Amino acid sequence: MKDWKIGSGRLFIRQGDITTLEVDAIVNAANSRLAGGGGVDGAIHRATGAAKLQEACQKIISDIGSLPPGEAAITDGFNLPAKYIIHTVGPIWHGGTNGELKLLKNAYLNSLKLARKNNITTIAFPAISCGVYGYPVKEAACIALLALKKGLEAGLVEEAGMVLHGETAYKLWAATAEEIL
Ligand code: AR6
Repeated sequence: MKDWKIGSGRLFIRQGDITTLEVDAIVNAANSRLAGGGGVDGAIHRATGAAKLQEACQKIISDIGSLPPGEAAITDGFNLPAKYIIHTVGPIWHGGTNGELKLLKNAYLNSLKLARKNNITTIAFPAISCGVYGYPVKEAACIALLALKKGLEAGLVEEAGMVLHGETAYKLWAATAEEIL
């Protein structure tokens, strides 16, 4: 694990399974229907026991219709060590000319703003859009880390960080953080 002091807060990068983290909130890389899926979304649904989380997600969708890319919604953490799950939808990579950068940045910033609204002070993110949605990882890491830095500088949370699945991803994100933070 590596960390950086940002403002009065802390930005961390670690390797592991986000479902095991003891933080106020973990973030889910969801889809617009909050319907569950593979990747980290599947892992989070399995770790919560699925049924209660599915019910909470369906309630949100019946209220708002769908969760657009870049937006965020919150549910209980149910059986997880984390108290809450913040669901956000990253952009699908279409080559970078469809507003992907802004949508990815918004996914991080809107998650941090929703955290603030719910008095969440510690939050962990997966590499949103870096799996099935195909975002180039180095570019995504720059956008994500700068968004977390901005949120910490604004005092939205006290601790925010990334949990990377696998050593290759961890090393790339840690090296990117060394370059830009
Ligand atoms: N802990 C931390 N990171 C993980 C874990 C885990 N347990 N499992 C996977 N990752 P993806 P996306 C990493 O595909 O690209 C779903 O089906 C993984 O290695 O989960 O935003 C949704 O329902 C990768 O780096 O999310 C959507 O339909 C990162 O998490 C769609 O996939 C994100 O990969 C969202 O695609």
